[in-house]
Amino acid sequence: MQSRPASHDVAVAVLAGIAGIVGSFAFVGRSPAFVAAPVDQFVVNHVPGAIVTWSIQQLGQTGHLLHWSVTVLLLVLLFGGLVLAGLRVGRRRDRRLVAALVTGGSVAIVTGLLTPNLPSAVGAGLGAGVVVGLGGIVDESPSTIRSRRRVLRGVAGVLGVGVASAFAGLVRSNRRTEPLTEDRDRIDDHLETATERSFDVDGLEPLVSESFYTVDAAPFPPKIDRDAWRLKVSGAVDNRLGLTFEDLRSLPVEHRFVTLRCVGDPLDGDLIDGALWTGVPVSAVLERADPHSDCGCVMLRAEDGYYEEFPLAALEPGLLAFGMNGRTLPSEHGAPVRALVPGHWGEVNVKWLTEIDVLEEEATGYWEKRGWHGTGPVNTVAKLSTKGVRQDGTAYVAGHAYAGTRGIDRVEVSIDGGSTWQAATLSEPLPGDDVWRQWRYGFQPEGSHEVVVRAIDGTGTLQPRERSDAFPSGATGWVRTTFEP
Ligand SMILES: Nc1nc2c(c(=O)[nH]1)N[C@H]1C(S)=C(S)[C@@H](COP(=O)(O)O)O[C@H]1N2
Ligand SMILES: [Mo]
Repeated sequence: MQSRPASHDVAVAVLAGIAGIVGSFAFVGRSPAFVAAPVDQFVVNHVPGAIVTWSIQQLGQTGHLLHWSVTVLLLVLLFGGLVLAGLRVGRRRDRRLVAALVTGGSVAIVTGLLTPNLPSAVGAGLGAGVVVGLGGIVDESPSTIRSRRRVLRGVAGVLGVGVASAFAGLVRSNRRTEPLTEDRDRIDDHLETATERSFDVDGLEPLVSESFYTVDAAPFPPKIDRDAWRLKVSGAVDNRLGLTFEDLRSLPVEHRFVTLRCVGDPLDGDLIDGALWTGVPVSAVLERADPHSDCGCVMLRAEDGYYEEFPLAALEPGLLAFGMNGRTLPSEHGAPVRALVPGHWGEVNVKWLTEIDVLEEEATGYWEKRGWHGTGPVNTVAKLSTKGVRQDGTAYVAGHAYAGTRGIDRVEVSIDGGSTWQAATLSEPLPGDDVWRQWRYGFQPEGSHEVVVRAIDGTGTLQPRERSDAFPSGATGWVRTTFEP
């Protein structure tokens, strides 16, 4: 038996462990097949829910760093242990290649057991094996110099594998979308309309967002094979359905502008975006299924284990979208099919949709189990996203306003802290009944100004002035900013 592993071996083990993780990522990207996915799931399941919710509420997406670092640590320990064993076997044979093979093989097998996914296992095994091959086994009487050189080679190996893998993995994660070919003219007309109606103001996103936010409950969103995908319609229906993607596409198709906002979006946050979606009206599917629910409620379920419950009446005017901005729905937005529920918080717009389960009695959705109240209609909001001074000395403020299906009637701006109000200019509305609008306001600055913005929705209701946090029912209040000359 050998005693404690040399520090050189430990260094190689850590590096090879990291290379194993990175190698798996290179082959499968950010997907459930990534070796970190099941480990992270394990960690999340074993960290008390209160801590996860607390850290996400306090730190936003950064809150995920907490369980994420535990995951990486666990994996490095696990792989590192296999590397140390591999090094020991190799040293007995006095062969670096043997060490590399034993390490690579065992890392691959363990990864395969965890995921189970062949490319992921091969990637992890290659990553760890290559680093051991470069940096493993020091001669019987290791001179410090040599051993350092080996570690340096290991570091170089990890960096090399790392850069290449991160690149490969990212390419894989953003698996490409294709342009929609059917109905192309109508799609292009819509997109052109959105461009024409968007203000040309510095720092203001157009009505069709250039980058659309994402919020995922699972750290590794699923990648679904469109041909194997089925949409079940189950529960309290006369006809249960199991629709293929082709079944769905054969139904009448619509293009709709729809805005999404996350209930977790703070007043000055940017978890709100607009897009043109292509899909099939939910009603076309429900008609065939013939629901008869006692609670008038429905549960949508998804491939990532996500589920949300809300009124069936809210789903009926919805869209089952398979296209976004004239292309196939991107994986991160729910490919192949997601639900769009008019005027409701983002969370019920279930991505990677697999089941419409018509319920007999009320149930509790994923976020509601975690204390949120996000299944209802959105709050009215006016965002102030950009301000500045033009060449001619006039000042401007601009942003978006959104009130779901109530629509936006007016946005008002005060430049004196709320004493007097003027109407802002609104962008021409886009077709659709769940679309945001842009607003802008120009003024002659005199010293500093306390700018306040508020919206009036389509029913004539002024949005509440009092500010509240996003948790649990969505942020409210008037936005303000100080304008310094
Ligand atoms: N299957 C599934 N659907 C989901 C989610 C999810 O985690 N899983 N997140 C929801 C939340 S909280 C929001 S705000 C929206 C965000 O949609 P986007 O990521 O396309 O912007 O998707 C909703 N649909
Ligand atoms: Mo959300």
